[in-house]
Amino acid sequence: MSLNPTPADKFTFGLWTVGWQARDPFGDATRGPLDPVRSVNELAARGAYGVTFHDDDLIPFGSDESARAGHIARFKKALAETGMKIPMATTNLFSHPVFKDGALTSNDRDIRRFALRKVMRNIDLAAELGAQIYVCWGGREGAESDGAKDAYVALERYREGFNVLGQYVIDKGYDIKFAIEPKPNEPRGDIFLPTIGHALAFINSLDHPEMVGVNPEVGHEQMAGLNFVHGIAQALFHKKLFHIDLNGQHGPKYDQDLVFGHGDLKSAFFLVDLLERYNYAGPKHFDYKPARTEDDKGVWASASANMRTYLLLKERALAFRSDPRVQAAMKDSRIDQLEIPTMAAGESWKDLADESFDVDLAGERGYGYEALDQLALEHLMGVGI
Ligand SMILES: [Mn+2]
Repeated sequence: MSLNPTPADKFTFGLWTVGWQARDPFGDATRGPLDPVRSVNELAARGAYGVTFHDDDLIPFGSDESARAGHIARFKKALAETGMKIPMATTNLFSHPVFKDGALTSNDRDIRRFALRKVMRNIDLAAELGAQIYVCWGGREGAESDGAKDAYVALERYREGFNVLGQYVIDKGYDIKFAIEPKPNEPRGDIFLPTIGHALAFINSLDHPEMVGVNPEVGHEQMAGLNFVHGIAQALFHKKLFHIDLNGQHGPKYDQDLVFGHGDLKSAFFLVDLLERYNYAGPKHFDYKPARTEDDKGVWASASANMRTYLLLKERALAFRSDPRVQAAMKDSRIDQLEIPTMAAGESWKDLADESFDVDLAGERGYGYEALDQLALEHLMGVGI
């Protein structure tokens, strides 16, 4: 298996990732601005499939019509020259001060209406560039104080916003679906739809739930102390994994946006194992930030590191699954038995009544998970294969 990424691997990067100038709450930028055209060229040269963008990444906020047309034209030229794709686009509803109390859930109705116009305008561009997924990360949709925002009513406005946008896509005839990106906090003290589970439940309240899925990010669930692999399994279970943001995080703290695998590596191993076993066919999108310590050379090294780490983990996960020792250990752990429905065909609760079962014997038997876990770790470390 090759560790050199190719477009067939469907690796994508947000323009805002490699383009991050490394401004943080305590310090100024350590890198200069990055031309989106250069990002397209550099990522294409490293084997990426495509790029994604917020409206403002490509067209600076407040650009006039002719400047806007110019930015789009040179971007399209770079895409045509490299064959890079735009599978996803999104809206910046968080940088400008107008969004300081949120966009679709701002207490100010005029701001909510402005936000919808901003999204619809970028959906037009997304459709023109061939994007089929439109991500909605509500970074400012939240509050620092529960007295400042009626969270129940805010969800009504949030739902109303998604219903308007869904109708817009239907009326325009676009082949676009939405993906909600959950996050528990940062930049708001608390953000609405904080986890995969909250988002999945919310989607069921929409006029067109079939048009909306999730875009879970590794670090966001881990900031909430949750198991990302379990979250992704549930998103797949509900057929709602429309997109995914891969990166790294060390547990519940600020949003680190590390290179994929550079946080909880074991979780990343089982994540790749899951995505590959369930044939996740969407883009493998890296939403990370090259560390503030890095110069231009370090930025591109970090971009390649994301892709190489994914391919290495894919190789390790396949080796793990095909190892006869692992297969024997899994059998010993009765993992195959979970595939068998609890009730046989035609059975009802009545058939459970008089079954003989040795509770004590079943309680004594071990599952052998420690041996299996060690085999996973050894495969992950490339030992004894
Ligand atoms: Mn993040």
